[in-house]
This record gives sequence, structure tokens and C-alpha cells, in this order.
Amino acid sequence: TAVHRLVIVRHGESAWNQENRFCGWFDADLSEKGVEEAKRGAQAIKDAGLKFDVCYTSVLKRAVKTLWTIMEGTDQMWLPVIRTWRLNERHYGGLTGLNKAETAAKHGEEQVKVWRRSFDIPPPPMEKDHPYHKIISESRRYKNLKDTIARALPFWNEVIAPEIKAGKNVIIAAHGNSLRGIVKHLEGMSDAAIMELNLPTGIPIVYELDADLKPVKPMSFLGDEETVKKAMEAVAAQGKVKK
Ligand code: DG2
Repeated sequence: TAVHRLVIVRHGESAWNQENRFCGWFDADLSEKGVEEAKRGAQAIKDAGLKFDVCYTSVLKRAVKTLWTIMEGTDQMWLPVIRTWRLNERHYGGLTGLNKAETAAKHGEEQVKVWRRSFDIPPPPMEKDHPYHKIISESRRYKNLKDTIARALPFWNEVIAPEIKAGKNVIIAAHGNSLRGIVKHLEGMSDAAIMELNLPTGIPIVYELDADLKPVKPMSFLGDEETVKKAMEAVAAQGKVKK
């Protein structure tokens, strides 16, 4: 039986989602459409009457602003917010800034799918002379960074899961891939199954969890089925060669 509820939401469309560029740890802002998506997400959460006790997000402004928009739209701006690099997007390494469709044309759609979606194969590293190396590596927020690989899950296990078990209502506003990591863990998905999951931007997802934090039913989207389906297909299509 469901005893806990968790809401996760991928930030609204970012300027680099819009330009179809690998973003990772680059701090792209929300696009105008992304702001609208976040507002719609907020309205959906308001309509569903969902209340939270604590909020988690990354240290990237596209996720932080999405969370703010939801807090504002649901009149919960007083809530505590914890920002952590552990909920950041996957670091896209050498791919950062590249256009996804152009990368697919150059390296093949299969390779791009592996770089975007595989559980254990990382994108190529970011070399020192990469155009975005300086701006990302010199940011003060990453000065104490020790471990860039296994990051979202320890935070889930050590911080978020205990809060939920203690009865807190939690919302996490983060990124396509940091949230895919949490979803894989929650649902016990195989490495193959997680390859096929594409999270839409700005549409809140509700999980009903049992006392051991196992989902008692599939994730439910606060959005109409057709919109959700289209949005997920569009994310998958970003890695295809442009026709
Ligand atoms: C996107 C995800 O991250 O890209 O870094 O480009 O969720 O912060 O927009 P997000 C990026 P894909 O893995 O879908 O290519």
C-alpha cells in the first residue's frame, strides 16, 4: 500500500535543449517555452493539491528556476530548498555544446543513443582545450568536487530516502539523466530498460511508494497522455540525424 508520495520533475526546456545542444554541466537558462512549461507544471501540481515539506534541486539554474516557479505557483515559497551538484545533469564531457543531430550525423545515431542513454558508458571526456572547459571547471560551485561519477544515488540513499521514510513530502526538480538514475533505482529497471526512457521537460511525475520506497504503481504524469507521449518522443528524436 502507498504510504509515501514523491514528485520528480525535469526542468522546463532550456535554451540549449531548444538549440538541441548537449548541455550537461553548462549552466543554460530556461527558454521562454521552458518558463511556460514550468508554469504549467506548477499549475498541474496546484490542481492536484500536492503539498511538500522539502525541495531538492541541482546547482544549475534551469532546475532551480523550475523549482522556484513551482514553489511560487503553488504558494510554497517558504519551503526549505537543498541544492546539490549531485542532482546535476550527467556531465556531457567532450560533447558539451555540440549539436545532437550533427553529432548523430557524424558518429551515427546508435553511438549517440549510447552516449545519451546508456547506464554505464560515459561520453568522451572534456579535454582542457575544450571551449567550455574553463567556464565549467572554474565555477566556484564545483571547487570541492571529488566524485563526478556515482553522485545522484548516494544523495538519494543518504539524504532524500530517509526524509521520505520520516514522512516528509518531497519534490525533486532536476535533469533528464540525474532523474533517470533515480527512476532506475526506484523501479529496479535493467540497464537495457533504462536506455529507452526519455523524460519530458516540465511535466511533473508522481510516484506512490510503499514503506520500503517501492513504487506501488507506475509513475503518473501530471499532464494529458498525448502531450506526454509527444514530449517523450521528441526527446528521443533529438539524437537522430536531422532529415
Ligand atoms: C540534457 C539532456 O540535459 O540531454 O544535458 O543536454 O535534462 O538538463 O536538459 P537536461 C543535456 P539528453 O540526455 O536528453 O541528450
